[in-house]
Amino acid sequence: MMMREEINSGQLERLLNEENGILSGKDFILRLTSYMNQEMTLRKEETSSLDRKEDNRRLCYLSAEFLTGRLLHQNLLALGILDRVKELASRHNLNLTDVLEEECDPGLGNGGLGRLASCFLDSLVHLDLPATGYGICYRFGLFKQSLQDERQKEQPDNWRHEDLWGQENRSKCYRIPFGGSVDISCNESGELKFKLIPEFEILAISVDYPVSSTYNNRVQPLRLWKSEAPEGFDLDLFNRGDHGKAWKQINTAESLTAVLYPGDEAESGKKLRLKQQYFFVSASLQDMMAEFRETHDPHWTAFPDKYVIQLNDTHPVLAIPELMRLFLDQEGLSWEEAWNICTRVFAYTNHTVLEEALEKWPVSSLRELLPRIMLIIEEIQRRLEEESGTPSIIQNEYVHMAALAVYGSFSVNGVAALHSRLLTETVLKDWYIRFPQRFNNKTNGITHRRWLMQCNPALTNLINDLIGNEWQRKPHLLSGLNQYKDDSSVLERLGRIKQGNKELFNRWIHMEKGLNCPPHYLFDFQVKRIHEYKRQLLNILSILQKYRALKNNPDIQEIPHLFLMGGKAAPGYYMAKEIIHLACRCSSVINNDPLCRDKLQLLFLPGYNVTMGEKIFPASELSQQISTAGKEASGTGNMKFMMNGALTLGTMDGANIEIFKASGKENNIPFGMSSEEVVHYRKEYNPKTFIEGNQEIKALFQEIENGLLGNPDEFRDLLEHLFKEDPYLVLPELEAHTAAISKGERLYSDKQNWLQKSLMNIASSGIFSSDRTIGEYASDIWKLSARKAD
Ligand code: NBG
Repeated sequence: MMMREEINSGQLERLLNEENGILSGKDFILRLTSYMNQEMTLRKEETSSLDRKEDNRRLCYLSAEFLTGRLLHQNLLALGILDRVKELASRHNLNLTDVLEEECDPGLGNGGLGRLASCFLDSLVHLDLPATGYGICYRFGLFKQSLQDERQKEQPDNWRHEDLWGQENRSKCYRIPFGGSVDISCNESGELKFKLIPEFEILAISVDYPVSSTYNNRVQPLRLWKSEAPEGFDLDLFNRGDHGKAWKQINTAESLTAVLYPGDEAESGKKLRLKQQYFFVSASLQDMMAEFRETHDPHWTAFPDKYVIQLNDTHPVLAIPELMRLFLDQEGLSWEEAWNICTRVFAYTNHTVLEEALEKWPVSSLRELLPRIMLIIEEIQRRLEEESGTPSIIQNEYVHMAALAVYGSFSVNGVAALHSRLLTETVLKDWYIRFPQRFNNKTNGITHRRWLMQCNPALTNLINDLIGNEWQRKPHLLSGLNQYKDDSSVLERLGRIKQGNKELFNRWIHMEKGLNCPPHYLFDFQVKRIHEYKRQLLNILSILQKYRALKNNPDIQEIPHLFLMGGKAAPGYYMAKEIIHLACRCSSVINNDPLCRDKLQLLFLPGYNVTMGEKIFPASELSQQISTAGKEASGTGNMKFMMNGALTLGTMDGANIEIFKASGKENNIPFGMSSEEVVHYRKEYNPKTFIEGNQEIKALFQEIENGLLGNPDEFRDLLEHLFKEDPYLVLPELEAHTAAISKGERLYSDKQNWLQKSLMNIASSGIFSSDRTIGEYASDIWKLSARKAD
């Protein structure tokens, strides 16, 4: 081992030697990562062979989305070469910090769900737990967002051109069957045998991304599948002169993994998405089975002792009937044997209670694209019906994926305490009654390595100075900071660090987007996907109320307050895009009004992604988490803000409730109705009569009508929707939200007190480390053991 490192470090020096010429930032990165990829691959192979020897159970985390963020910094730390590379960079007149900024941020996910998956992989590797992440290698990630004429503009993200880490491995490649028909025959003993005769097949090629640890030498794969036509293209067809058709075959195959669907929560219901889902789960299962075959006699009954498969939402749920197919048709198992194995392998995580986001696929599409899978689902349904009192999977010619997931899994979890409870009381109630023991909660978490240590070095140093660095491995030890809550010199240092981070953010956002965020303002963020239920509209209307109050009385406000909003809207989500438009218009009206200078400003930050998040959280003071109670499953941005010392101004929803409980309501700004109150209120609520009875709100809309924001027709649809439906109770909570903002400003005016609250939040954020979450999954669901010490 030692030998290898010595030889390789020499190799690094040679590769990055300035004597053969000064390298540009780009060339420097390319050479550096070619070396690093070699090293990572070796470590990955070593990890895998040690894992084989230990023969412990392995977790396979199936997710249609992963948001890895940039990887260079973490991988430099993992290989222990950060300082040396800094030095080598300087010989090329390069500053490593600038070099790191050149790396692209792969957008292979929409938001929280995909980022959660990446935090989990990070915790798994650091906790030394054997795991593989399986997903899709989209050629185009989530669109890049910019603003044009105060509206969202979408550009394709051709990230693979800049990809530094993906290692294609053509020896790990599987055929995925689509369409066609099923031959049914009867063998001598009278059993039915099924043979799928596919219409076409598509190849799945593995592209591995290294998941590395700074604590141990473990490197394990995030394995993403990309699609290809099986034999290049049909040469016969080509030779016969049908060039068009031959190319079409290639294009059809390659387009399968070409794009990430840009909707989160709301479902698109497109056949291509169904194909993507089947494609990646089939490839992943075939991969696990090939690995199992290599190391074990194929006694498939032992499969669940060696593998556990976590289904991240319903996107990978076709894995259940697909594993049945592989066992029945390829391995010759009986139905009972196969089903018994399946229900010991799969565990399912639900991420939403929103009705419109619960996936269902038309029976007709499944029959056409995946005929054998549809037969299996029908057989599952038939057997289910034999058990009395069970809900059903197929309803009105649709297959309900969450139902299939619950029936085929041994564990079903929600992602925060309230959400897990609501699952059992609402969307999955009948299933809960039938299988209560399957249901459990696993409150989400975030990796404190990326979201504190990596993105906020100044705060990390302060914490190390105060309580040592054991908290880095045991994040609950952050509670040791509590003892400093009355130490004014510590609070002062904390204040200086925040101020420094605000300055850094201001510099960065100016360089990247040409925006100004003067650091003497209170930095108040709401960054997340744009959704009606997340209520960006509530925030905007409160800002407008503040603006009106300021116009009526220019002397009322002392605290300079900068509202920063950011997030992408799904390209087909009309209302969400109108909300961005409204935010941009309010921004230009308010920021151009001299009355607001040094008092009230609003900015919409285009292009929110993991990398921007890394600049935002350290600079944040207020974190707005204001979804309608009962709608946000958990939230994870809320945890990143808290861990960086922001106070949460939020509703009693998702993990906010647990944040308030951990750090104290008195150290945050909770407001609004509970989820029960929301349900109750909704029954009687009529927005029209509500507006009639509320002078303040009436006056606001009157002013908009009179041209406060220019031509009122531009926002007609958005406002009409609010007046007619207001499905997420924006108007009834406007007053409470505006009051919460004023309270925030009052608290902020007492700096010492504010910093104390900030410190208390950091001190109580340890339980929101994904190490805690993964520890719970590993012991309650997966039954994984960490590798024994040598
Ligand atoms: C999202 C929820 C968030 C939650 C993340 C991760 C989907 C379907 N759900 O509240 O809206 O934090 O999942 O669990 O994207």
